[in-house]
Amino acid sequence: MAKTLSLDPVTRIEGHLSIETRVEGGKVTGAKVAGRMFRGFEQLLLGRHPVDAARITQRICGICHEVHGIAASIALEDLYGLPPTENGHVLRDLILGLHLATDHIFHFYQLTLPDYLDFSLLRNYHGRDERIAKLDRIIGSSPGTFGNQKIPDALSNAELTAEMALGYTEAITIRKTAGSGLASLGGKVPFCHAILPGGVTTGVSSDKLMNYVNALEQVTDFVNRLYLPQAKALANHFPHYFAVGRSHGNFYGNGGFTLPGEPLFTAGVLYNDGRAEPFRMNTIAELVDATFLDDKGGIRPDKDGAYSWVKALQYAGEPMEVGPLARVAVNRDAGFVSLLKQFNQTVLRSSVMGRILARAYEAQKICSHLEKILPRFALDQPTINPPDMLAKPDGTGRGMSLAARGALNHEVTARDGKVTGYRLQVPSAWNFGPTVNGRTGTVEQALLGTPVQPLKKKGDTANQSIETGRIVRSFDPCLACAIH
Ligand code: NFE
Repeated sequence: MAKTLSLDPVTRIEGHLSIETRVEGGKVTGAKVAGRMFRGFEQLLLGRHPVDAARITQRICGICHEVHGIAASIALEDLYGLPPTENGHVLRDLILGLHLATDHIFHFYQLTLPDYLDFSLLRNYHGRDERIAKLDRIIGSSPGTFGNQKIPDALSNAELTAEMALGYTEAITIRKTAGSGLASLGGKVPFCHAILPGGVTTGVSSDKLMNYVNALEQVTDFVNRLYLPQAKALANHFPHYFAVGRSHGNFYGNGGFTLPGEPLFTAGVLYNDGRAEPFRMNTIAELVDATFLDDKGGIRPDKDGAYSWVKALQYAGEPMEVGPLARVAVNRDAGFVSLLKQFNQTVLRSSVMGRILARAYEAQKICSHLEKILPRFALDQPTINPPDMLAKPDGTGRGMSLAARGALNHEVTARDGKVTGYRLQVPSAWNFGPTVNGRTGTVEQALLGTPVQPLKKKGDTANQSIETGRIVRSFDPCLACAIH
C-alpha cells in the first residue's frame, strides 16, 4: 500500500522547503518539492534607480549575498556600457572565490555531516587529543544536534568521527576568518556594500590586502588538510551514494573567474545523452504552471495545480542540474574525473556523493586560482570605474555569473533611468523547481526510485527520511534564493 512521507520543514538549509514523497514497495514512487515562502525581490526593484540592484539583491540571501552583488553589477555594467577596472575585476574574483570556498566548507561540516555521523561516538574515543573532551561537553549540551543515534547507518568508526567533529568546530573558526578577509575587500560582510558596477569601492590598503591573504591562506590550509581528505573519507565509507540521488543527468554551468585570460569555468550545457553545447541565454524558459504566480509575476496563492513558490526553469525544454558537479561535468574536468577513479567511478554521473566530492574538489581548485590572481592587484591603480549616477539608461543588461550552488543570472531592464523589469535565474530554482510539461523537477527526479529503510518501530518514520534528507541536502538547498 502506498504511503506518504513528509519532510516539512527541511532543516539545516536556507529558506523554507517541504518535501513530500509517495512510498510504495519500499521505494519512492512520487516526489513533490515545494518552496514555502513568497519573497518579491523582482517586484520591489521596479521603479528604482538601476544601481540600487547591486545592494538590494544581496539581501535575497543570508548565505550567498556577494554573488548577487556581483551578478547584478555585471548586468548593470552591460546596461551602462561600463567595463570594470582590472583591479575591480581582481577584487571581485577574490571576493567571489573566497566566499565560494567557505560556503562549500560550511555545507560539508555544518549542513551535511550531521546526516552521516553519530557524534555521541566520541564518548568511545580513547585517543589523547584534549579537544575531544571539550567536544564531548558541547555534545552533552546539545544532544539533539550531535547525539544523533537515530541514523540507522551512521559512520561507526569513532576515530574518524572524532576527526570530523574536530573539523566541524574548526570550520566555524575558519568561516569567521574568511568573513574578516571578505570584509577587508568588500567593505563588510554580510552584504558587501563595496561591490558596485565598474568594480569595488573599497580603498584597499596593503594591510587590508594582507588580512585577505591571511584568510585565504587559512582557508586553503583547511581545505587541503581537512575538507578534501574528509570528503574523500566520507565517500569511502558511503560509496553506495555514488548510485543514489540521480537527477535527469542534464548539467548547466556558467563561466566565471574570467580574469587571467583563460577562465576557470566556461559556460555550457551537457545533456544526459552526451550532447554538449555552448550556453544560449534565450533558450531558458521560466514556467509558472505549477507556481503560485501568474504569467506577469502576480501572486496567486489559490491557483489550481500550483504547489510551490519556485518557478520551473528549463533549458531547451529540459530541467537541468546546476552546481559544482555540473561545473566539472560541463568543463569535462580531468582532475575531477581522476578523483572519481579513486572510488572506482569510471563515469561522471549525477549522485549524492558526486555532489559532495565536487564541492570539496572545487574549493581546492578555487583557492589555488585565487593565489594565482592575487599578484594582478595593483595598489596604485583605481578599484572602480564609477557609473554616472545621473545617467538615464534605456535598455537591458545581463549578468551571467556563478554562485556556490550553480549558475546565476541577473537581467535588468530600464527605461529613462528607472528599473522596469528585473529577472533572477537562481541556482536553487534550477534544482528545486516543480514538475511542468511532464518534466519532473531536478530534485524530484533525484528522489524517485530511492529505497526507503524499513520501519524499525511502528510509527517511527524518522529513520525512513534519512535518504530523502541526504539527497535533498546534497544539492545544498537555498529556498530564499530559489523564490527570491
Ligand atoms: Ni541563497 Fe545562492 C548560491 C544564489 S542559491 S544561496 O549559491 O544565487 O540559489
